Amino acid sequence: MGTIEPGVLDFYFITNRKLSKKPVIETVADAIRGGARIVQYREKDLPMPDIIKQAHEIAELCREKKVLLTINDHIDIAVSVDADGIHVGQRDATYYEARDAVGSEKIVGVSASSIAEAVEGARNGADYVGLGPVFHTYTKREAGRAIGLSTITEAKSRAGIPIVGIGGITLENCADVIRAGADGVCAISDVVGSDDISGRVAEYLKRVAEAKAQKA
Ligand code: 3NM
Repeated sequence: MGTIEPGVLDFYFITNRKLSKKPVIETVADAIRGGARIVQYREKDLPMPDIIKQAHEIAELCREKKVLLTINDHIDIAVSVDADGIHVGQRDATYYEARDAVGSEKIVGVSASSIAEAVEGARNGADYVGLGPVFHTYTKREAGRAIGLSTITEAKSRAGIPIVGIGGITLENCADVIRAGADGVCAISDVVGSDDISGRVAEYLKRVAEAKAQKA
């Protein structure tokens, strides 16, 4: 299993070309400047050569800045850019296909939208679970109904691996997600659409750290 140092998942930056006001590579640079220590390149509908080119650029930047990079869904691209890991959804490649392709040393993360899926991910050997949508979101329409904070709490105690809350997370509710038991949060629309991505990421990191300090 891959290595994720404590605190790395506090704020998990996921790219989103459609919601960004500038090129995706610049949003990644901004997020890193704001303190993000893990980035996921998520691109579902560009032509494959464009996705590969962009993945290489982001991989180079992340390597230079010593920030972890995961690739959403595209296992072959994760391998070819030597990313730190891969993230698979319930409808993407399976956990086992991903693990076989990247090997035991890399990070494999899975999406879950229920306690059962989170537990299954953990049992299979996932390094973390992205669990959501915690709240209602317009960003991923097929994500389904909000699972709520109690699902985070229950999944954390039953799955026993790092949980990243995702879906409808904002600066206002991120501390609640951490207090409910999540190890980190991901917010897409609240961050990539902002005019000050780095400032926003820094503010998330501050609020997450404060919420963790309260829990300790
Ligand atoms: N996955 P926003 S929700 C990419 O529930 C993604 O698995 C989700 O965007 C899940 O922060 C989601 O703008 C979109 O709500 C999250």
